[in-house]
Amino acid sequence: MDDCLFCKIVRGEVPAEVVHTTERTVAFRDINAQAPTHVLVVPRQHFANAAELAAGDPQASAELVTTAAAVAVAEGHGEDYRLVFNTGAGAGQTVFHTHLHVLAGRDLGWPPG
Ligand code: DGP
Repeated sequence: MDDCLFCKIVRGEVPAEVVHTTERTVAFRDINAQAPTHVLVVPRQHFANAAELAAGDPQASAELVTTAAAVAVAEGHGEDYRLVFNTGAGAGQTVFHTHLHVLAGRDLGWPPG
């Protein structure tokens, strides 16, 4: 996807603070952090949302979660972190390349806003 922001980050055409990479995923810090640790884990291949990724590449879908867990451990949060997929504009999705938010490092209220 030529004009997709996260595809450009994956290709290194837009700068980002990359914290972890795997064969299928790239993890980088969110530019608008909502917690001391706020990392986005994206598949290298373009899919619009989490469901499309799960249907199109189940292995990459699973790798998003294992990458998120590795990031949480690397950032010192052990097993205390929140994973979020915003899906659809009505739910707050603004970038239509699948991304898993990893949030940690503060008390996380429930329900989320
Ligand atoms: P969402 O609202 O779920 O689609 O999340 C998109 C996130 O992407 C949002 O938290 C801010 C982040 N973001 C937007 N543009 C950039 C960027 O250019 N670089 C980085 N690192 N993050 C971005």
